[in-house]
Amino acid sequence: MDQSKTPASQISVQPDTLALKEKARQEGIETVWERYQAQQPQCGFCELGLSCRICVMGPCRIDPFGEGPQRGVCGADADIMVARNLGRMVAAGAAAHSDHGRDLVEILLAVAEGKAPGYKITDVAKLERLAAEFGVDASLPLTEKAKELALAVMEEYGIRKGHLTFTKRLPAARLQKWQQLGITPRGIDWEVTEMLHRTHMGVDNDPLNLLLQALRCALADGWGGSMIATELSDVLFGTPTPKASQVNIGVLKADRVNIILHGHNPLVSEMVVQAATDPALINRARQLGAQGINLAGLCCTGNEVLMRQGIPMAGNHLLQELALVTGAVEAMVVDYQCIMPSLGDLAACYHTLFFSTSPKAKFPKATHLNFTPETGADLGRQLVSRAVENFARRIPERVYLPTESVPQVSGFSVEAILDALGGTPEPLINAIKAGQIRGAVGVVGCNNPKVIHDYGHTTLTRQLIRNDVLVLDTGCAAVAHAKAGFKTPEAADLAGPGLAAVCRALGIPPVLHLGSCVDNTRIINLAAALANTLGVDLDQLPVAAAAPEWYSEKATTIASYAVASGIFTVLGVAPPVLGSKTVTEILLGGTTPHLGACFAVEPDPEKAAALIINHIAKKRQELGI
Ligand code: SF4
Ligand code: MSK
Repeated sequence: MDQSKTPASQISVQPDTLALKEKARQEGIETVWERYQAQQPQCGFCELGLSCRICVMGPCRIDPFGEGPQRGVCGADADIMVARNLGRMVAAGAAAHSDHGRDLVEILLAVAEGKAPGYKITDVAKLERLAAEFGVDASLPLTEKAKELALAVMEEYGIRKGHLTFTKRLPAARLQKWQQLGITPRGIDWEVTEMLHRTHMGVDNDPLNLLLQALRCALADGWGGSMIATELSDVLFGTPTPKASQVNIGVLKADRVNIILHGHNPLVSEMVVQAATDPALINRARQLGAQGINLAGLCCTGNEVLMRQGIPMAGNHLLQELALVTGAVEAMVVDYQCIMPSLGDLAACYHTLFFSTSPKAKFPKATHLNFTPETGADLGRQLVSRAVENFARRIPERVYLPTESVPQVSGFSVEAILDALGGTPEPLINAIKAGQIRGAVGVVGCNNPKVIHDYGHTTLTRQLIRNDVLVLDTGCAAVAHAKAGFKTPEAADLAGPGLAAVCRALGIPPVLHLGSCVDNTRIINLAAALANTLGVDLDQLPVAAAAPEWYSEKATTIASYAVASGIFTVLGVAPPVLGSKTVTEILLGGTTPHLGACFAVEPDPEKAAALIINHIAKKRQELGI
């Protein structure tokens, strides 16, 4: 295939990515960009949401120009088709996050029952707070309390409770809005299942009704499954505190055994982090000629171990293949989500061992070492040991590490932010009221080869901080920002005068890293805390969200729960809904009278920044500040 079709300027703004892409080209290695080119032109029906393969009377398509068929074989029109497709995307995203959360609940129960050696309760205070929130008897000893909490959290997935416990964190005004629309989330699995039921042929054929269920399903993720994943990860592995670390492909070391941790769930990676400090394994690495064992993260597993352990970050979604092209990776260990199925083939082009670990996620050409709660600690040692032995197979002439890493500070959990503020959100609120900080925006989400890699994130965020808007980030956006140098206290120099002064006073960067994709719940928790302190609803706050380069079903769900929670959300890539005028109008404004928020789609990050800055100005005016 002709790899020269895509000019470097349309691939990435990151020097490490461009240098490794060139090495891949020279070595004849195919990556996501070639595969993207090979798919051109992509299906216009699918891009508009106007294709359906829900049943085998189809597949069906609707002609957007009105000349061909206007209904599927069953009679579904464009509005039904688009709403059903979107509902299924949201359900899949909610299922992914929530199933991730479920794995944490199972480990918490196993810890309480003494069945998970290697795991422990690290943040006792958080466990106590959660236990109180879930109505667990405060007098119980710690392990009993952990067990009761785990069992209570399991009920969040079911149908017995009728509402999700974490929604109590919201202002009453928000809950009232949900009640009026009938979108208060009930059980997590309940909402996902009902979304799938309603989108079966011949069930819910009212686009508005379908979209309302999509919002309820998304809320079951945001105020349910994802929040459970975040909170229980903190209980088990510690609530993040600010830590200095490094970012970009330069975090891999030519003289060390390099292990990359990729995926989303910290259960296995935390065991690898522990095992990598084992003196016997470090000695063995030295015997084989390495200076030691070096861990690096990718995507959201990377964010998890960066936030809590300060493990350096190699890159985000679109760097995952190129990380192996360095020829310096002894092992890549993956769990699940956002892991390209191409990685096994790519690893085979080098000496890299590619390990899958989740029974839920197996990959072509991967060696599967299965994770269980009982054997997690042993698995961590086994993975590190296999990586160390593989150092002997490295081919030094093929190693290419084109850039030096740059510093970043990570680990801003809500607790850490409040600590930095002296234990209360008041100083932040005062800075917002005084106009030093105009507002706050969550810039989150993925990479997508349809967008120049990291251009959307970095351009939008540069504009926002320049205009005194504090940026909170997660996921792959967080990696883009760190590589651009936005994540050190010195980055205050890039901010407007008000935000810069606050950052200098507190010693924080103008872009705060709150974690992985499930940790978007830290952002909505912070928004709820600000709203509660001010006595307003979330949609009245001068806040917004943006996903300039999103690609995944999970991102659809995150954006939907942000809007349903009252947060104006700007997408850089259009979701597949434009084939329905009805659905498009509901999403781009129809929700505002009921939820106080809607979506916007703006591919140009400069224009997206302007939209957001205007939105913040309007909210400030309405609040009289
Ligand atoms: Fe076609 Fe209707 Fe079946 Fe979809 S559900 S594939 S529109 S017949
Ligand atoms: S990893 S969901 S590409 S942010 Fe969370 Fe990155 Fe998006 Fe995956």
